[in-house]
Amino acid sequence: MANLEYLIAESQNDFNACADMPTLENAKAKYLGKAGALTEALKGLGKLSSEERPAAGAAINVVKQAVEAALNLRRETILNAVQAQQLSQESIDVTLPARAQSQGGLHPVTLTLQRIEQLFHSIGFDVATGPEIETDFYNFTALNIPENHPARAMHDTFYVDESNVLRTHTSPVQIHYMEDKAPPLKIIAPGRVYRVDSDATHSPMFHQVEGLWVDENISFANLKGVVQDFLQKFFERDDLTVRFRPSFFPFTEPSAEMDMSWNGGWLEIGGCGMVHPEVFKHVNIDSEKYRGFAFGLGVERLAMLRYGVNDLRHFFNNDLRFLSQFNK
Ligand code: 2U9
Repeated sequence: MANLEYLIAESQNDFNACADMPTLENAKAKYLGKAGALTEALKGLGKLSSEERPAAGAAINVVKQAVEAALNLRRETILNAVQAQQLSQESIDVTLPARAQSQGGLHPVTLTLQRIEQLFHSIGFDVATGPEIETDFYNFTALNIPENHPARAMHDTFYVDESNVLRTHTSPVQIHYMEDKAPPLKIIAPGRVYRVDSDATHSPMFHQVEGLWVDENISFANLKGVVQDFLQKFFERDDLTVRFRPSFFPFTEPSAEMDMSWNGGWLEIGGCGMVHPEVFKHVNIDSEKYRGFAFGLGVERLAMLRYGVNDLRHFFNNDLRFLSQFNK
């Protein structure tokens, strides 16, 4: 039995050589496992006489306890080391500077719409809005674009079903408005519109602002004054002028395209005209008593000119390198 004592020193050596828990649990088997040296020694007790057995049993237990103590000590050392390593890896340096918060901003088209609304509001226009899905009647028929009229194809319409469309212009907003209210009316209708069209200068969704002023003595001269005043303020250029070129729209008569002076030349900026009597008829406004002018401007176009953006698609790509430039 005395020669079992060498196991204490041997197990200490073995255990201390273990760097992690799995290795240590393996090393334990040699001494305390089912076929371990101490387990075998305890089994051997049965072969001893009853006089020898108590002393031998006590001696084995002393060694066993010492080996278990060595094992526990090593376990603790290893666990402490593992924990220390974990703590050092997971530590946070609370003195580091905080990561900067990036702040969002309004989209350039939104900024442009706000500017447009504010400028028209300052000269007495109310802002009217309406649904983006419209019936055939409000988008076309009421605007003197009857069924099978080529203008319906011209508008490259997205159909929701047989009788509902994504509005191709904000004009239906003015139809609703004239149905609900009696003249004098002085509104702008800004908002999203949709057309089947997509390239460098066309997007299937874009924004328009349309204006409508209906009263007893409204003339083309009023239209020119309002549009020129707006554009001068919008572009902050007192010398800006507008000119009109004859054109055709089913909902206005006469109709014209509007150009503005720009860098020594002319730039097309929208369309306009006097509200067609047929349109007034659809909303029960007496065209003998009232007249109105209407105009339409592309919002992205105004934004591109104001901010010097050269490709319409920048507005819709949602690239933060582009968008963050307007976050001022
Ligand atoms: C009613 C009656 C008449 C609105 C008008 C235009 C001419 C026009 C374009 C400008 C650029 C559309 O976004 S764009 O491509 N618009 O040329 N819009 S007259 O006329 C109306 C509107 C409502 C009741």
